Amino acid sequence: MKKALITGITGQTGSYLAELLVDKGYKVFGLIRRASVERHERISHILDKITLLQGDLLDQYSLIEAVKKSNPDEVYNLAAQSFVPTSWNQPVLTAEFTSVGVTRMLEAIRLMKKDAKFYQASSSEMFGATEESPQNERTRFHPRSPYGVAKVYGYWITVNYRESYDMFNCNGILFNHESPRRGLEFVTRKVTNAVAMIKLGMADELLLGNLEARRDWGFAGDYVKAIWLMLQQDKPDDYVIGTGEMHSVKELCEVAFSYAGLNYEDYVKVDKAFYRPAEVDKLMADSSKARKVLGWKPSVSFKELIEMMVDADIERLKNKK
Ligand code: NAP
Ligand code: G4F
Repeated sequence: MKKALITGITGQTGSYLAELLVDKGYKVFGLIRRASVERHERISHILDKITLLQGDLLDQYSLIEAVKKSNPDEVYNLAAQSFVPTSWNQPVLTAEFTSVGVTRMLEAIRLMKKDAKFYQASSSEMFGATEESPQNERTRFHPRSPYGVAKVYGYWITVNYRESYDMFNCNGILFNHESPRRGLEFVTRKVTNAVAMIKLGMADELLLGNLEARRDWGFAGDYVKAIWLMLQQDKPDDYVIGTGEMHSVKELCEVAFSYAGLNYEDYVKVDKAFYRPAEVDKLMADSSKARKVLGWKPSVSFKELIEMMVDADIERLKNKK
């Protein structure tokens, strides 16, 4: 039985990855940080099938202990401060989690289980203001937020430990992936949750920032398959994962509101408070390498994804009413 350690298991993507690995027969360990109230909503349905270990990316000893206790064949480092706007308010903490946290995790593996395969959750935010479109593994990085800068560090330290210590380290450069489990502050979920609230008479407007921003949005359940495939290859490498399609926030609103029989222009208002000090205007993936080498492709379209999220939010709020 293979053993995997997942950091960030309570997060959106970590929860889908844990499900996938449990289904594949892995013994799954999840690193969780201590909180005064437990935040296990996304993994409550598999709690009896996984083992949780307390630890924090800020605490080197706890990571060493987690690797020692789990003795993993594979380590998936998904934990991070992942919300871009927060990275301007808490740039130092973001760097501690999202940059140096990666080094701490790599050090724990190097000391305790050097042959474990390692996945780093790198991000398309690293491309930021790049001139090149679509972006692939050779595209130059130009991050536009403290989060993006922190992820560039995480990317390079992962490559550096591969080259310095011959460790099996992979970077997945993932474009935006969403689901009904996405945090409520990210734009897709903010929109689908608002549509559900408006539909059920619980709200009458939605305040958003830059409606012209464009992203390559895919389904998190598809992307964890690519993550797993990266660690099943003979050689460690880095891969871009995305759909290859780009949509604006305005289009996202059109799809979500019209699915619920509403016109977004009647409800959406622009509030400059949601604009960012430096925006990433557009991102779109060229994931031809992953398609060729990993045999991976997405199965859920943009429209299907947004409709799935609207349905889930309506269902959840109806049950709450
Ligand atoms: P998410 O929902 O925000 O989950 C983040 C996870 O990290 C949570 O489990 C959180 O635990 C944990 N965490 C945060 N700080 C920690 C610390 N100091 N020590 C231990 N755990 C900590 O993020 P996601 O959407 O699942 O994304 C997963 C990873 O992929 C992140 O690294 C993100 O930056 C990266 N990424 C995401 C996307 C995307 O579109 N979703 C795209 C590219 C890359 P708590 O539950 O305790 O807060
Ligand atoms: O949903 P977002 O907050 O995601 P963003 O900034 O692209 O970051 C996400 O994807 C990255 C991968 O590229 C991950 F690495 C990262 O961890 C995270 O998961 O914003 C998407 C776009 C932005 O251009 C933003 O300016 O939507 C625009 N937007 C417009 N109004 C808004 C809003 N974003 C948010 N969160 N809230 C708004 O009201």
